[in-house]
Amino acid sequence: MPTRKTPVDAKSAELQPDRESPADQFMTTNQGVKVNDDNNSLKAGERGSTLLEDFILREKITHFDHERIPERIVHARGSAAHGFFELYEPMGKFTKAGFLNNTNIKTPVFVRFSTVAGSRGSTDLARDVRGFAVKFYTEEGNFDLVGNNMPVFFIQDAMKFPDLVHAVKPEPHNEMPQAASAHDTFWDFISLMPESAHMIMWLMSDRAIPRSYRMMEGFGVHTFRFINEKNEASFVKFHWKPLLGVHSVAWDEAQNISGKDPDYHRRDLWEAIESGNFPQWELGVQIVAEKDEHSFEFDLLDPTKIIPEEIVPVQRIGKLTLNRNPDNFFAETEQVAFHVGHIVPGIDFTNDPLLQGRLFSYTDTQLIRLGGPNFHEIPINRPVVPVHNNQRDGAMRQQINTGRTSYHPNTLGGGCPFQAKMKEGGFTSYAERIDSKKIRERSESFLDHFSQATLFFNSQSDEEKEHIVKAFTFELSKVETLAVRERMLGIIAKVDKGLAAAVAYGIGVSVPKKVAQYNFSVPADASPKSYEPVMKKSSLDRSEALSMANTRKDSIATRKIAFLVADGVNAASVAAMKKALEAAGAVVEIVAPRLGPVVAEDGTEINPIKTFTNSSSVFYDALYVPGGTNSVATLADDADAVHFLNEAFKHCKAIAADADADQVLESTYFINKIEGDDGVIVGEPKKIAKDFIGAIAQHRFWERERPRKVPA
Ligand code: HDD
Repeated sequence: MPTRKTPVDAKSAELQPDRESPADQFMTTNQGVKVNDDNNSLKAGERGSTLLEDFILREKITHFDHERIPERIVHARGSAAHGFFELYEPMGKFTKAGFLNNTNIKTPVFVRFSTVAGSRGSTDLARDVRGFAVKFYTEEGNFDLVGNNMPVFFIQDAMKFPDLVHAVKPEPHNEMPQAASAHDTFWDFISLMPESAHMIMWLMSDRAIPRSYRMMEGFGVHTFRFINEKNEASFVKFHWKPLLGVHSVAWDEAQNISGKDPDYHRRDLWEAIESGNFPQWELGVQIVAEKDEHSFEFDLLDPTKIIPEEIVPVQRIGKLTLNRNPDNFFAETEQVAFHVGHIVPGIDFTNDPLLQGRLFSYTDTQLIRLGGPNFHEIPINRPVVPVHNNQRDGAMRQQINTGRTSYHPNTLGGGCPFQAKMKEGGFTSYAERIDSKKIRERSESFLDHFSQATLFFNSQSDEEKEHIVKAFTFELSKVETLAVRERMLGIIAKVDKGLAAAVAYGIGVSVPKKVAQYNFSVPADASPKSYEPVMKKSSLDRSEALSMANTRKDSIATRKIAFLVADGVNAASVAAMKKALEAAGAVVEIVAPRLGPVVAEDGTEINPIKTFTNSSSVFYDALYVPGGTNSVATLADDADAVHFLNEAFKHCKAIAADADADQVLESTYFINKIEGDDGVIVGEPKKIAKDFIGAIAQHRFWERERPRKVPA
C-alpha cells in the first residue's frame, strides 16, 4: 500500500515543465530563432514573388496544415477539467487499490464529458448519451473509469459496436443529420436489436438532455471486479452521484439552446469552475459477493442490465471535485487518451463481452488518433509515477532511455528494470477459473431484453413518461421508412402497450399485431439457432433511483436567475431579491433592452451584462421582474422582454415578480393560467424570496405542460 501522500496538485506540478507562456518573451521559430517580421513573407522585390527560401513562412504554414488530428470516432465533442478524488473510508475489505484505501490521499483526476454521436463542432444539447470519463492519476499508475451518464448500453457484444455507430452517425450518402438519432438508419438498426430496448428508454428520457454536466449521474456500466489483499474477488458496479442533483432541460429548450449557444454545457462547466463553484460527485459502489454471481434475475455480465438500488444499495465511498480548467484545449482535452483497460492492482475485469471488446478498441483508436505508440508520453496522459520498461522508439518518442539494455532478462543492465512481486505492487490478473468450449454464441441468460426497460418506464413520473412519449414520437416521425416505424412500435409494445399506442397515434401508424423476426438473422447452422427475446417480468415494479423526479431538490446553488430590468427600475427591489438569491448560492444576471447602464428610479446605475436579444430565457433557471414604474411600463411594451417570460413559463420555470411589476405579467399569455401554479410568485421581494428560492429548487413545474397551456 502506498505511503507517500500525493499532493492534490501533483498532476499540475508534473505538467509544469511542459507549460509555455509567451509573457515578456520574443517570438521565435520552432528552432528557437528570434523572428523579426511575422507579417510579411520573403519576396523577390517589393512587388515580387515569394521565395521558397523563406523557412519562417514554410515552417509556419506547414505546422498550420497539420494542426488537426482525426476526431474521436465517437465522443468527438467533449469538455474536460482537472480535479481530485478523496476517499471517505478505507475499502480494504474489498480492494487493495491504494487510492481506495488511504483517506489521506487526494488523487489527482482529469475528467472529460462528451456527447457520443456528433462531430467535434456539434451542439452540446443533442439528444444523446453523455460520456463521463475519469482518469485517476494514482500512485500505482493510471486508473480510467470510462463511463456514461446512463447505466446500461445499447448492445451486449462489442461485435455490434461498429454497426451501432454506423447506424447513428450521419447517413453516409448525404452526411445528415448531424448529432441526431432521429433518422432512418439509427431506428432501422435499433428496431432489429431488441437488446437495445432498455437503453433506448434511457435515451428517450430526459436523461439525454441534461441541464448541465454538473447535474448528471455517471456509471461505469459494466460489472467490474474488486480484488483485496487476500486475493479475494467481489463484483462491483461504479456510480457517480452529483451533489447538485440530476436535472434536465425541456426538449424544446434543448433545440433552442443548440441554435443560440451550442457550447452551453462547455460554457457552464468552464464558468462554474472559473467562479469557484466546483462541481462535485460522490463515487458510489454496488458490491456483490462472488458467491452471489448467479442470484439475480439477470446476468451480471450483461451490460444492458442495472442492479436496482433496492436490491444492492449504492455505498458512497468518496468525493470527486473539479477545481481547475485546462490550460489548453487541444493539449489536454483533445489529446487525453482514456482506456477502459487502464486499471490498477485491486481492480479487474469481468467477462462482459462488451467490456472485453472495449479492451482492444481504446489503444487501437489512440494509435490512429494520436499518431503512434507513444501517446502515453503526452503530458496529460502521463502517470504521476515513473515509467520504466523495455518498450522503445516509435514516432515522437519523448523519453530518452539511457543504458545498453532494452530487453529482459539481462545481466548487462543489472537485470533492471525488475519485475515487481505481487506484494511489491506488481499487477496480477485475477485467476478466474475457466473450463469451457470455444464458441461464438450469446448466452441464454442475455435474452431478456424487456423486463428492465419496463421497470425503467414504470419508475418514471407522469411527466417523465409524457416526455418519453414525445421523444419517441419526435424521433420516429423523422423516420421516412414506414416499415421501420412499424417494427419499432413492435419493440416499444413489448416494453409498454400504452406507450406504444401513444407513440403510434403521434406518428400515424398502428402497432403491428405481431412482429415476426426482431433480431439480426442467424444462419441456419449457427448455434443456438434463435436469439428470440425471452419475455420476463422484473420482480420490482418500480425503482425510485431511476426517476429524476426523486432527485434532491433542496438547493439552488449555482442556478442562474435573470432579472429583467429597464430604466426606472426600483433599485431596492433588485437589491433585496439579489441578496436573498445570492445568499442561497444562486448566480444573478441583469438583462435589459440594451447594454450600458440602466438608470434606476433613485438615480443609481445598474450594469446589465446581457440584453433581451443577445441572451434568452433558455439560458436561465428562473426569472425575476423587479418593480419600478418606468421599467415595468417599458418591459410590458417590449416584445422581446415579454417573450422572455412567455418562453420561461413554457419551459416550466419558476418566475417571480415584484408586486409592482404586475403590469409586465399582464402582457404575457399566461397571466390567466397561473392560479394554483406554485412556480409563479408575485409580491414584495423580501416576502416572496423564500418561496421563490423553494420554487427554483423544484427545478421545473412540468405539470404546466399537461393541460397544454403552453403555445409553441
Ligand atoms: Fe467507448 C470513447 C464510453 C462502449 C470504443 N467511450 C469513449 C468515451 C467514453 C466511452 C466516455 C470517450 C472518452 C474520452 O472522453 O476521450 N464506450 C463507453 C461506454 C461504453 C462504450 C460507457 C459501454 C459500456 N466503446 C464501447 C465499445 C467500443 C468502444 C463497445 C468498441 C468496441 N469508445 C470506443 C473508441 C473511443 C471511445 C472508439 C473513441 C475515442 C476513444 O475511444 O478514445 O475506442
